[in-house]
Amino acid sequence: MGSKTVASSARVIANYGAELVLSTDTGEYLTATNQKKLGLVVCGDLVEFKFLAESSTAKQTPIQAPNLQGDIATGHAQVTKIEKRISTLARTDRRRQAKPIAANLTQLVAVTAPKPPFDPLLLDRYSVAAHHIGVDMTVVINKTDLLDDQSRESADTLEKIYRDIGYQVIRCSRETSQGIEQLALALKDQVSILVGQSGVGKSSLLNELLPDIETRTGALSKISGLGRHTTTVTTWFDLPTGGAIIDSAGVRQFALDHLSEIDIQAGFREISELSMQCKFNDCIHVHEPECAVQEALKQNLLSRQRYEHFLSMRQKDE
Ligand SMILES: Nc1nc2c(ncn2[C@@H]2O[C@H](COP(=O)(O)OP(=O)(O)OP(=O)(O)O)[C@@H](O)[C@H]2O)c(=O)[nH]1
Ligand SMILES: [Mg+2]
Ligand SMILES: [Zn+2]
Repeated sequence: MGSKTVASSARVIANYGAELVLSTDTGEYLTATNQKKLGLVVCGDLVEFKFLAESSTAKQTPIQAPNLQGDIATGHAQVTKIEKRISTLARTDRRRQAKPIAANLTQLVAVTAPKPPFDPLLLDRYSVAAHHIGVDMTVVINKTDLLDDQSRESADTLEKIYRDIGYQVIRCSRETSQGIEQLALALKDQVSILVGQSGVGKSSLLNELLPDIETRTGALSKISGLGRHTTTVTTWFDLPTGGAIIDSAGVRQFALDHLSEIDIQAGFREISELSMQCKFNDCIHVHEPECAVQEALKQNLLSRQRYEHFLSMRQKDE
């Protein structure tokens, strides 16, 4: 296969940090090294590449491709260009800079569950991020089989808060299969990323949605030569119904310090809307007279929890 010509355009379907897996437009899988000089390449990126070598020593054997049937040989490539992204999900890194996580998304699917306990602040952070990058957000309340009296009340409250401001909320459980069909519908023809705390069941949901996922992830770890339990991995899966879904490693927090106060207010869509009725243009909705946000709070038309998260995010206190 030495003289084989290889397409020069590909999708990044796995990001192990330093190592990438590319899926070329002729259906081949290649590894590449993430070189910082282009800017970080992330899962979902469309890239141009230069073919460097047929399979490196660790990656000799033909493998089953993750998204296609058949044996496909791998090779090594160098990414030469990142195509313009339609959206980039990013978080703030330790140096207070935006660090991209995934690209070309149309939807965030924020997953939460009674175990580990619900984290409404994290959900609100995702809602701000989604707004900022111009994509939809769907909330999944997962592991509903584990709800008890207390957590059921929290789930009901969460659902109401998000429904009231216009987000779709889907209750799911791998144990009872609740919500899986509804989730599949919400994912159709979208490029979604599953985000949330570690252990809320993101990968388990993927297992329900994609029956052949074991083969696919097994193939990916063979292509990359890296284990399938690498915590930093972000992985793209084409959906049989159209669209794709990206699984990402769980997070403890999701810093958005690279966003301005204006970005944060815009991301709280109900607060942003109310603020147009405040008397002062520069109202910060704390002690100002004739503030529509404080008025809505008094009348229970605005969730106090969302308001408090808005204030805390605006102060950038982690
Ligand atoms: N009871 C119950 N347990 C579940 C459900 N879904 C997943 N789990 C369990 O929750 C644990 C975590 O599931 P994962 O799917 O690995 O969670 P994750 O969100 O992918 O976690 P990270 O990859 O660390 O971010 C596993 O032990 C699953 O068996 C569910 O619907 N009900
Ligand atoms: Mg997972
Ligand atoms: Zn105000």
